[in-house]
Amino acid sequence: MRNTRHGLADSICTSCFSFIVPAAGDLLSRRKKNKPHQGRCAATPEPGQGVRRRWIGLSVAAVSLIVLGIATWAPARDPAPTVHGFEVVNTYTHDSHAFCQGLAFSKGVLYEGTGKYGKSTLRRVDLATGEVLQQVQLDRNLFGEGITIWDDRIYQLTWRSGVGIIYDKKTFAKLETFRFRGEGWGLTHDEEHLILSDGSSVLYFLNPTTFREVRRVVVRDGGIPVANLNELEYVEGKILANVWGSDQIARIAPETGEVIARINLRGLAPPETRRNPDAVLNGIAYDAKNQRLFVTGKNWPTLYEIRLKPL
Ligand SMILES: [Ca+2]
Repeated sequence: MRNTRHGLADSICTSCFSFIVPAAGDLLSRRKKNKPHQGRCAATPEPGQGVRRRWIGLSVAAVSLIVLGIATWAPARDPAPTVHGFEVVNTYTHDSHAFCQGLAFSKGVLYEGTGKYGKSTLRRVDLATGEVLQQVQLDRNLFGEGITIWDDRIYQLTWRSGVGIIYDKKTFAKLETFRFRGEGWGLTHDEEHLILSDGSSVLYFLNPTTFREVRRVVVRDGGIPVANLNELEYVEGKILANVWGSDQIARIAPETGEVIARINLRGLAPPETRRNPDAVLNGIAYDAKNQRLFVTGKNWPTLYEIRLKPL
C-alpha cells in the first residue's frame, strides 16, 4: 500500500494493523537504501505491547467497518431535479389584454380564464388566430383564477372569494358554484381529484363532487418547500406548476410533492413583453392527443408551443 491518497501513510504494519508514518529522514534514507520502516511502529514490541496494539488495531478496524457500513446503508438524499430548457415549436397570437390565470386545451380548442376585478372572463379561443370565439364575463366582485376541463364541464376558481364556478363546456352556461377554503390560484385535475394551488407550497386534492379536501402535498425541491405555486396542468401523470414571479415551471410527482424536474423558460418572452412587472409567465395547457405543450403569460401578446430539451 504505497502512496496512499493521504500522502502520509506508507504501509500497514502487520504487527499492529496501523498505518505506518515514517519519519522524514527515514523516507529519505529508504528512498536511497530501500530500508525497512522504522517510524512510529516499533518493529520489535516490548513483552505484552504487541498483543495490546494488535487488539487496539483490530478494534479501530472494526469500528471503521461499522461506520462505513452505516454510511453505506443510510438512505441517499433526494437527487437534484432534472433541468429542462426549451425550443419554440410554434407561436400563436394571444390577447395582450388577457390577464391569463388559467389555460386548458380540449379537442383542438384553447380555453382561457382571465383575472382582475371587472375584467375577469372565461373564454374559448381559436388557437390558430387567437380570436375569442366565446366568452362569459364574471361578476365584478369576482377575480377569475385557474380553470380546468373535466368531461363536459369547465371549473373556474376565483381568487379571494372562496367561490368556484362550474360551466357547461359547450354553452358556457353556469351550472353551479362551489365553496373552498383559502385563496384560489391554479386548478387542474387527475383521474380522481381536482388539484388546487393557493400561492403557497401546498397542492390540495379535492373531491370533485363534495369539493372537500381529500389530501394535500407540500411541494419540495431538494427538500425545500417551493412557494408561489400558481397555474397548473396535469400532464401524463405529473403536475406542471408555474412558480409565480419566476421563469420556472416545476414538474411535480403528485404522490409525494417532490419536484422531479424544473423547466427553465428564461428568455422565452422578449424583454418588451416583460416591461410590465405583472406580465409574468402564467398559463400551461396540454394537448394530450398530439402531445403539444402550450405556455403563455399575463398580458403576453404571444402564446408559445414549446418542446422540452435537455440543458
Ligand atoms: Ca392549465
